[in-house]
Amino acid sequence: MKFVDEAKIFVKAGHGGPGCVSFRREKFVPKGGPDGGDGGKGGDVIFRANRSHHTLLDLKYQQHQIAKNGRHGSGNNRTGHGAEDLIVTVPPGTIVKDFETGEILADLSEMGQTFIVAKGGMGGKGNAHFTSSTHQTPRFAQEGIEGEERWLKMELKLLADVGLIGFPNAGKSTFISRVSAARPKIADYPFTTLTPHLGVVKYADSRSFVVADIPGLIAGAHEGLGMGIQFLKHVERTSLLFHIIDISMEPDVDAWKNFKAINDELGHYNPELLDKPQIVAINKIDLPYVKDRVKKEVARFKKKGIILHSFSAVTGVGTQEIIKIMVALLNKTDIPDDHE
Ligand SMILES: Nc1nc2c(ncn2[C@@H]2O[C@H](COP(=O)(O)OP(=O)(O)OP(=O)(O)O)[C@@H](O)[C@H]2O)c(=O)[nH]1
Ligand SMILES: [Mg+2]
Repeated sequence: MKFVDEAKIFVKAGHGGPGCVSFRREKFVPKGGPDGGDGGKGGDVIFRANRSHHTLLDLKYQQHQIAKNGRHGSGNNRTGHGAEDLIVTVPPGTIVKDFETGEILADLSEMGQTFIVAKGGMGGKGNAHFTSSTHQTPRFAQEGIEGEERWLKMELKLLADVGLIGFPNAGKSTFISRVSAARPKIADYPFTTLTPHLGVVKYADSRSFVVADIPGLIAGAHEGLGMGIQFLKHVERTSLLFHIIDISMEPDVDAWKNFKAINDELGHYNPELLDKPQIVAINKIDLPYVKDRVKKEVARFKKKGIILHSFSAVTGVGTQEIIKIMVALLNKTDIPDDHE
């Protein structure tokens, strides 16, 4: 399915139904009083977050979301039917902004959360409301009130606990496929992953957390190189980042330089990303060449004040230790010593 994380849409709530002008007509009552009922209320447009939706694709193709109008009032003091509200389902993590001002109107991050984005107009009052001692036969009723309408900018920022970052081919998708039921495409060429996706990692006591796999970053991504940096919005709301480093490609690949390059790109997108805790690890230690170099790299990173872990997403060596560290950081408990 196509992944869409932005959409511009127009919403319009229903018009209130007009009030009715009517007079009672009964046998033997020559001059019945006014009995025109009120119009019904127009339908609201309501957004509701539901996990049944993973992208804003539906809204991209249904740009106009218009609720129905309230019905006319009628004689005999009958109020017109109120129109049903229009419920629009959006994925959790959807941010609703006013298109003109950019003001955030709602952040639908909880499952089931709702927001009335356009209120339906009230129905007009029927002529029965307008009798007075001096005015016994009002021949007018109110029009219904217009429903609210506005243009909106919808933005989806996926909700995950851990964001995977690294160069293309580092093994991000291999990692998520090993630790969760997610089955993203994995291949030995760069930019295999083109859209973000989520995986649920289950651990002890049937608890779980969510990991977001995103496309690979390269130096200069903030200038549009590779896949750019826009998809970093999907790790903006994570509690921590898992930075996967790959030193398997060339003998002279510089792990520290690559680590810095990725962090530079994070800073360009949003400096707050640099404040998130980052677990840093070298992948592919099943390859003898990588394994041989790990010790040296660990020492180098340590000098810079960074703990470097290592694992193999293919064989699974070290992955459970990484999960334990993630759980500890997410739950803000102590990290087990033996894995530092
Ligand atoms: N030997 C070995 N190869 C691995 C390991 N993890 C990943 N690979 C291989 O590295 C290549 C890239 O893996 P992906 O998981 O697609 O990498 P990615 O980081 O998701 O790449 P992009 O989606 O392009 O950003 C694939 O050929 C994987 O089989 C590992 O632990 N050991
Ligand atoms: Mg990938």
